[in-house]
Amino acid sequence: APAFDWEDPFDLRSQLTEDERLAQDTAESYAQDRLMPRVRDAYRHERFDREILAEMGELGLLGATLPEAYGGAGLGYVAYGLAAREIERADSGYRSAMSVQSSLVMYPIWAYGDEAQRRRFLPKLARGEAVGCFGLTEPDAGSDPAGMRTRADRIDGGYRLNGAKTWITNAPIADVFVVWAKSAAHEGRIRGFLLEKGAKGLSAPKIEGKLALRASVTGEIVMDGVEVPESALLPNVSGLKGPFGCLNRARYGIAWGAMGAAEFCWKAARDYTLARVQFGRPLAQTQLVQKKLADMQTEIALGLQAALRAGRLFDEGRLAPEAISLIKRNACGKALDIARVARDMHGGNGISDEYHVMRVAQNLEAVNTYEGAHDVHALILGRAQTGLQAFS
Ligand code: TGC
Ligand code: FAD
Repeated sequence: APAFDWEDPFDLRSQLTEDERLAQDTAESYAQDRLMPRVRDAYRHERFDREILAEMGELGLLGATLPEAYGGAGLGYVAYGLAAREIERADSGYRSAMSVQSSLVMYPIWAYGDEAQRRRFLPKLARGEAVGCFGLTEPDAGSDPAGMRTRADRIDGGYRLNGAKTWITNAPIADVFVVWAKSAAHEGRIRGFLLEKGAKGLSAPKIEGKLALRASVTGEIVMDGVEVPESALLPNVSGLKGPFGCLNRARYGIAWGAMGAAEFCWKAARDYTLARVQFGRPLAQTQLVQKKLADMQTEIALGLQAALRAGRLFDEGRLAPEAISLIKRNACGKALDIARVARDMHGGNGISDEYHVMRVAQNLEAVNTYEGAHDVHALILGRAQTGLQAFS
């Protein structure tokens, strides 16, 4: 009978192209050699090391799917997903930094910007010399971004923005802010604007005291009459499909990334229970532990195959947003369950940051919420199959 590879039951690796394997291997060595050694302290002290973006830029991990002419690597979405999986195996916050810069900042500039905006911003974002952030969520508009209050008013030669965004990854260290606002000059439609650090009336205070994603920096964006020229408007998109076009890409990456986090927990639980002896035998030699390991292996193998299929469809231009909701929701929910169980299997040691599993579980609480909460994606899927919207 064919041999069973317990680590890769469906031989995912053989379904990848050489370029894809290379992208995965590059991200894997970087994550294991450079990110893992610093994550414990970063998490303990709630610190994001800005250098990480420059390092990722050097390896071609930022805006990897964009054309090389703009600093991208011209890779496909499977390669992007594999990189997210490897980076998130180290920490979800590091994957956050990569996916915000790539999918939520560089992608809209490339897809909705004009040539001058692309030339001006993309190369330095790709090198990680400039840090970007994406402002959609507001204090009173999270799952329902259509309820946003931030507005842009027409002034001579440009726009004046007023409003506040919250829970924005990388805002406190950002140089470039992609902000979504209702534009009075465009019949109140949602439009994207590029704001730059240092603009009068723009501030980005840090949100302190997070109990998840502590190795990622999160903040608000406060716009108190920020004036920008006409050239700050992203000219080629209008309405919620603008931010959602970016979110499709980031959510897809999270489906891979969350599986990377889950794989870390699964393997940690296996190693720990093989080594830990209680009642005269390894914990891994008990039926309950083996069932848990089998459940983890099954969900991860299925989740990765689904992500791979989604990536192939993405590269063919055939991936529907609802299918992205399905894999984002499934991967986050399953990864969170796996991380919680892995934490339990480590006993008392499981609450120590030396063993990492609780950090991963805490991170996944946030990953399950951002980019569309778990239940919100259920409502998207419910609407798709019943034709009835149950949001409001
Ligand atoms: P709805 O009526 O469904 O749609 C409004 C317009 O948007 C279009 N659209 C999409 N277009 C492309 N892709 C998608 N996924 C799309 N979803 C909707 C739609 O076609 C329509 O276009 P048009 O031209 O007809 O106007 O909108 P709704 O207001 O009923 O929306 C409901 C809902 C729940 C689906 C949506 O609002 C939602 O997904 N809420 C979740 C919000 C969310 O995901 N926020 C994420 C903020 S960013 C973030 O979390 C970054 S974390 C980053 C990190 O650190 O990694
Ligand atoms: P709410 O919308 O208030 O939801 C609260 C709960 O109610 C959830 O469980 C939700 O599932 C549920 N719920 C909502 N509506 C319904 C309904 N109709 N029926 C049933 N249940 C419902 N946003 C950005 O724009 N940019 C960023 O970079 C960014 N980074 C983030 C980083 C972190 C660490 C976090 C935690 C969040 C970030 N967010 C960002 C915001 C994130 O996208 C929102 O937190 C998320 O969309 C949920 O919105 P909310 O927090 O307002 O929760």
